Amino acid sequence: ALKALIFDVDGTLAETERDGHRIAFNRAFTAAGDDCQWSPDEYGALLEITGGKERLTHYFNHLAPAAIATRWAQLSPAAQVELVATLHRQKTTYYTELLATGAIALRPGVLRLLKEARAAGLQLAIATTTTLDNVTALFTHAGLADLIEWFTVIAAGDVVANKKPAPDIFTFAMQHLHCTPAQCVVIEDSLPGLQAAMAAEIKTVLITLSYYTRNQDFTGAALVVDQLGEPTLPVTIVGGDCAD
Ligand code: XBP
Ligand code: MG
Repeated sequence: ALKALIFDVDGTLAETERDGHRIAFNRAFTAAGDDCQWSPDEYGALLEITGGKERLTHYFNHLAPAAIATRWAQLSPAAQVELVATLHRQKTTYYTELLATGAIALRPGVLRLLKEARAAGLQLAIATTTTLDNVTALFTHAGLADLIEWFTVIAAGDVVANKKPAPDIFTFAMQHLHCTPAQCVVIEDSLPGLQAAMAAEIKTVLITLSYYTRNQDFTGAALVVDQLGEPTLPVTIVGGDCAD
């Protein structure tokens, strides 16, 4: 029988990437004096690399403008790791500051789903690539600070060595839930997330709402839905031409 729901965060609980994480990365570049900014399109391609530190490292290794790439290549491996860690810490600060402005709400239906699952006696878990700080800030600044305590386990960021699409974060969550894959369902929004859940052999519900990932190929998902039960109402333009 079903015993637990395991939720992804970015893109699943809220639309966090383009106007959240991306902006925070760009602020961290500016603060560090790095002359680069990620455009929405460029950031979309970079999402293929999950995890902020991994994404930064990939960028410096393969995509950065020549001046930055040259400086990066001259650093020792240890100095590269340190630079990425510093930038990423800074980025997390900017991201949580951005959340503190109330810029990002939970998706419609998330709170109801969590309440209903809890009332039905299911355990709740989070399995995310991002940091615990970011998850806490998302709930707190959505006015739901207590939500964090509803989860049996918050598996976040660097608690495992290999990020999604590796199964590790889901395996970690299941260990803490004391559940088998057959007793869990994962809620995800992206291909790396689906691949990770499939590798952990957990049935996955895919929500196709995220700006960057909604058109990915979700073959293998148990269910693909475009809402959590609260359809986005069509916008009525008063006095306007609503032909389409
Ligand atoms: C989300 C990610 C993360 C965020 C930021 O993937 O890929 O890297 O962009 O994370 P998922 P950081 O939704 O599949 O967990 O806090 O590491 O920058
Ligand atoms: Mg996601």
